[in-house]
Amino acid sequence: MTERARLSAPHAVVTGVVALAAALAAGHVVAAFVGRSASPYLAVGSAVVELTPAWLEDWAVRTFGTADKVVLLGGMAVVLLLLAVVAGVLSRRGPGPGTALIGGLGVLGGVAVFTRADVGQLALLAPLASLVAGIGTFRFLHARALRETTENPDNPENIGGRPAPGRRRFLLGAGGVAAGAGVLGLGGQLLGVSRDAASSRAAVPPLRPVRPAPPVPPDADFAKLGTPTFLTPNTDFYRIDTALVVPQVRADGWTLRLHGMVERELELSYDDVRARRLVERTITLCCVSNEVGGPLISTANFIGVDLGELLREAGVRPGAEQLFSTSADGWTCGTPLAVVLDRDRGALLALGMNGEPLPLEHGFPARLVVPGLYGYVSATKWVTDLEVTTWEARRAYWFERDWAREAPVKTQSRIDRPVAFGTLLAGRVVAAGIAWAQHTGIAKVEARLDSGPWREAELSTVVTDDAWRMWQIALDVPRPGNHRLTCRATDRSGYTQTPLRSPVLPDGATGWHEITFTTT
Ligand SMILES: Nc1nc2c(c(=O)[nH]1)N[C@H]1C(S)=C(S)[C@@H](COP(=O)(O)O)O[C@H]1N2
Ligand SMILES: [Mo]
Repeated sequence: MTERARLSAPHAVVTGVVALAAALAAGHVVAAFVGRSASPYLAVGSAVVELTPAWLEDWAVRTFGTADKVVLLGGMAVVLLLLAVVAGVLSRRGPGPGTALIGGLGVLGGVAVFTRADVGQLALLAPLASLVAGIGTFRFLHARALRETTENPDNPENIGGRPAPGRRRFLLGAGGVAAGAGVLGLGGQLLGVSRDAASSRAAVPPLRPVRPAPPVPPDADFAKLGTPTFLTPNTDFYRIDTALVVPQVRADGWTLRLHGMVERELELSYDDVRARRLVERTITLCCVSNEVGGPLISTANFIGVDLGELLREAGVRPGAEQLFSTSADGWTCGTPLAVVLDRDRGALLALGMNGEPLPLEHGFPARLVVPGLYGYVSATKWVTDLEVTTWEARRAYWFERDWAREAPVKTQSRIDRPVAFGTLLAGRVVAAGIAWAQHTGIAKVEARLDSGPWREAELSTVVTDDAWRMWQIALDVPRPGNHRLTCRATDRSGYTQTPLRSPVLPDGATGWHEITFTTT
């Protein structure tokens, strides 16, 4: 009786890891044809994002900021690598356990793809390709490794020893598959990109608003003193969404369906929207997850059609309360219908941003923007469906995850200069920052040094009540040492920011922004 052959540990590990690489590459390349988010790896990542509870997502945004997606995908890669090693090591006596583990991962990928909203049935081909490539590679390499072990019984545990014909065959096989996976993965990436929405965006003719936004006066910001510029360049505009890869939606195939509690359903193509009366509006957008003093706020000139007008054209039926919007990647958003229909509000179905078609990451080909509401209840990017409905009938993505159903922007202000924890010379110090109360307007900003009196800051020229305003104030800081600076805004309704600190969950942070700095 001979003892059953056993793979060496390095053989086992290489077998598991190369099989995983083959599985991921095969899925990725098929996904290039059937829809990028069918890539099983990305689909599992998206599923993790969707299953993340509000407190954890809040923590992730606070800890990693906009890098949270990279952290998630990187973390998944590490977990997968470990599982591949485990699959190999468990299979030293026979390929069964590793086959089962890799098969299990394949099924998990399949379920994740199956539950994606933004891919068709063909998308299942991608995880299927992963499954076949993963198991096939695993069994193929396992057999080669086993043969090598039996042909070279003196040295079964040591891959670094004298090369035997079997070993060469295993290494050739593993190397070949790994190289093939690399080429396939890269090819999938390039193929996917060439079919991307970028070329569609580049082909959009200039968007010419009938009514352009008013020009921005030179004193609309105090950028020289350290505030942001009044308009945020598109590349600097903050970005928040649940999409692990930017949804690739081409303008040519895109349609927007408007239905639900309306007299007439509408279905509009990109050219239909573009041919309507385009207006341009200056709007400051901000995120409910923005902490006091945080960066998740930006301003742009959005070009689009009036959303309220579009709804009136469809004829809203009595009893409707909510505009429920859905994006190409299945994210959903609920906006109070009364706000959208308010003729004075200026809600937009936007196609353009700062003179260009929307950048892909900001919602190309079309998105919603509603002045005065946090983004998660108003600003659907890659929008494809508008349903007029009730609050009862439909529950939006973040509402289902503990955030408030309605979320008007809270009046806020932020200190940009001096920089928190910075050091500067005692004497005259110019403080500056921003304040916002979209659709209400900022009336006053005050600043307080240490426990001194509140003093009124100078405000930048108003452009619109739908956008932020900048403030600046010259302070006398005679005493070297540590200092505290606080600011608070009063809006045009007469409301002054409360000092009470409340967290961003469920409907936006409150409290005064306060920084400390040192003078010498
Ligand atoms: N499709 C889609 N649209 C979305 C989101 C999303 O996750 N998916 N996030 C919303 C949130 S929370 C905010 S704050 C704004 C941010 O828009 P921006 O990335 O263009 O700044 O988009 C909104 N629109
Ligand atoms: Mo947000």
